[in-house]
Amino acid sequence: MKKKQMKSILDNRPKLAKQVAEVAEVAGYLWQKGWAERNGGNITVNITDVVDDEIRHLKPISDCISLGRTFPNLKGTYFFCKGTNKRMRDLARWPMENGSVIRITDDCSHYEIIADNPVKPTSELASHLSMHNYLIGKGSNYKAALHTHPIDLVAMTHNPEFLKKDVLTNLLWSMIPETRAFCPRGLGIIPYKMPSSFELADATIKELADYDVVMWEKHGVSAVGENIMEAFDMVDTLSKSAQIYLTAKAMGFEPEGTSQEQMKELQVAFNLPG
Ligand code: 2HA
Ligand code: ZN
Repeated sequence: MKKKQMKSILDNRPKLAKQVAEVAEVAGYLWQKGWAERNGGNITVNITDVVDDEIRHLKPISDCISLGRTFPNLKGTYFFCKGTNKRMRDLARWPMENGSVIRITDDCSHYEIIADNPVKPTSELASHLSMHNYLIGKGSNYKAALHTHPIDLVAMTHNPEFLKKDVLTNLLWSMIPETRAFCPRGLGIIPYKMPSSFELADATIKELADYDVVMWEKHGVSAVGENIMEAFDMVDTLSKSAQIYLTAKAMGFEPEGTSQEQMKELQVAFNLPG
């Protein structure tokens, strides 16, 4: 007998299905790169743009759960979120079993899960929703937030010298021109804070005023972008630079790095922010 196919919110919704497929693709990369041990890292995507009336009328499949604070710009928004305690490598293969779609209620301080399964969203929901709330507030078209644990970049935050403002930005930019071009706002630094805390969330959005990618000291990175692939690409580019630096050091020398003049030239040629 043919197995009965479970109904999914993705059925007959190609735009939503594409967004979830991209999340799954990136989740696979994070696992392959060794950046996603156990349940490490999380992803949220603001999918409000591709939500139709039928979705808006879907009954919740969870209680109405408090967010612990109010996010004034998130009224009636929808997110696809990785589930808490779920593995990236499982999200890659079975996104709707390891993630869920949530709706922020009209009071902006609760959420309810609406599909496909009652999978509770990421433990870093506070920082993710703070980022989305901030992005909407400033009229940004960014829809995706990514948190992951890249080995090389996290290792660098164990050196206090690298935690000074823009030391890592300039070092990583100088390793390969692509990093200057494709991560043009550099890398913000956030001193160690308790994972999942509002303190970490607040520090993160403060840095987003100047950076698209921020380091959480001795923990990981958070990145925002128009879509999840773009957020991933920026972290991947920074990690490539970190690997070039570490490879040169392992060969026994301090890498020279491109000069300030060469970087300036790139900034002008690519019309990059200064
Ligand atoms: O989701 O990475 O920071 C697991 C984490 C928490
Ligand atoms: Zn983490």
